[in-house]
Amino acid sequence: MSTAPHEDAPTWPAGFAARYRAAGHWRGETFSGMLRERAEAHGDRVALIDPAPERRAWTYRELDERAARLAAGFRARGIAKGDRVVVQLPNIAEFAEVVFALFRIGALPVYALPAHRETEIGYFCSFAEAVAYVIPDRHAGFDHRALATAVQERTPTLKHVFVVGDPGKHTALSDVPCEETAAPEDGPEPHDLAFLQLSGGTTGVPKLIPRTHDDYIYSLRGSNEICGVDADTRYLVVLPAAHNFPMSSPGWLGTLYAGGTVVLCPRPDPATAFPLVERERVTMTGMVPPLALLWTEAAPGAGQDLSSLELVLVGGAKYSETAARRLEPALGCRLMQVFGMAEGLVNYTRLDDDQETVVTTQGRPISEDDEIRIVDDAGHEVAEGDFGHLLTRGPYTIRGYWRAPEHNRSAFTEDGFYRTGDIVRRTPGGHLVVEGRAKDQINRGGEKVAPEEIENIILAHPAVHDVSVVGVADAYLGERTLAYVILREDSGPLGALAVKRHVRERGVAAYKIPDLVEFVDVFPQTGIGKVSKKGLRSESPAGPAPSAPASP
Ligand code: OOB
Repeated sequence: MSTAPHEDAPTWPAGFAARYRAAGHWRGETFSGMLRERAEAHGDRVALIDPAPERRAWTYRELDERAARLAAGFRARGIAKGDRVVVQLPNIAEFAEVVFALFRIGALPVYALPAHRETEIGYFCSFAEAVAYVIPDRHAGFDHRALATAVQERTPTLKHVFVVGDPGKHTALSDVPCEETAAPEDGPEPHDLAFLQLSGGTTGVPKLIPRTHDDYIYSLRGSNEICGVDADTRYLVVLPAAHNFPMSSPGWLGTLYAGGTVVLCPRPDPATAFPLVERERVTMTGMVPPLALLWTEAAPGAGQDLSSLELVLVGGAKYSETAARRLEPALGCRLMQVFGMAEGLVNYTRLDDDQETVVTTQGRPISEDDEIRIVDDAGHEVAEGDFGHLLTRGPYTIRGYWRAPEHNRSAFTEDGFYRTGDIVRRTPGGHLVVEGRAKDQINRGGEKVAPEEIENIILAHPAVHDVSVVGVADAYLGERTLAYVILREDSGPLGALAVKRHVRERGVAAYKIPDLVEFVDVFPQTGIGKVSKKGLRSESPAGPAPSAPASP
């Protein structure tokens, strides 16, 4: 028997749910309840600062009232509990307003990234049968309204497009709120789904990750305790707010949970972020390794006062030991490594870990109830200290993707462990070290690319006979993408730029466009006749990418 938060996704068996409740992990909280409580306890404290184009600071009371009015407006437009709403907003205050409004109704935000384009958005809207899509008018030079129109034309469920800014032919978000703010009677229960997060993905299309109020709030509480987040924390959101890392590790939701202040950063570069750190007295932030490298290099000569910074979390991709050693002296703050995944499990080094542990490991799990298994290709536990496939199960790790029963059979073990696809080893102190990856995914500086998705797009080019997309080592990003292309015999010449243009024109996020394209006559073959990506990797000009043993 299960506690069934939603019929569309497997959930924790009743015995586990009871255990997690008894242990005090799941405390019966919801996101809307949490915001309401904070607004009642300290309504005048600043919850959110959005610096651009002119500085806006919303108190907890204001954020709660705005979310309540917007929720009422959404409901008046027919958005109901369980409905899916694709939210694609940059780091602006409306992001929090919209998602807390949806939480209040029990409608599920589907967190798209600002970089996503028509292919991804069209897929999220149709697969999730979304009833609404929330966008900025323009962002980073791109007009989201035209994309919304195109997606709406082919998505029958998509009744509403809400726009922050000039709505064009759609609806202005600012026209939605109602004065009637009574909470809906059928609001969400703590064990209900709160939202759908996106998986990095190893297949042709990203999977949706169903997270409940109870489980996600537990991960916030656990992260806050480990990172020392409290009401005095001022957390800068430099990565896209929709990503799991800046959202919950401990991120902006963790900061709001603690009654602290969230500062939204419109762009992550030092020229934008450092003045904000100085002006808003930012104490904490989180970023991917390439950005940490940029900050480390820029800080010493930047001329800004970064002395308010106490802690920088770095994760999302492997952070080199050399780079890790340089961060603390350059930024004058503590470093914490974080190895997490939107599916659940998050590991942190600890504030009281010694320096060697902080720079050489990716941390240990949040919870004593996070179960970790490190197994060989046959699924047997390896000897302590050896590396193997990381499997995990616990109070905030999902038991299955949303509406993906077939994929779930291979992505999870029969007894509910998630196969992370990561190759790790455990140190005697219990910390994990990420040694590589078994999944077919490229980690481009923290941005995850599923080769299959890009291969499918390139294959659609009439001149292309076959293609294999692989990761190649890169000093800055960790990995870059390389597409090996075999042309049709009868096709004319095709340049690398034409291949890249083809991918761009299919409307995908720019970070998925191959960095390099090479034309070859044959791929290396394995014994079973499949394209050997491992062979391709070791042949690639920039040297081999991280290890890629076979899946268990
Ligand atoms: C975070 O989440 P996702 O879902 O974008 O990606 C998860 C995957 C992991 O399975 C692993 O392959 C990789 O990203 N990863 C790391 C890492 N942190 C994540 N690989 C090596 N070293 C690390 N420190 O990326 C994410 C979610 C929450 C917090 C932090 C990162």
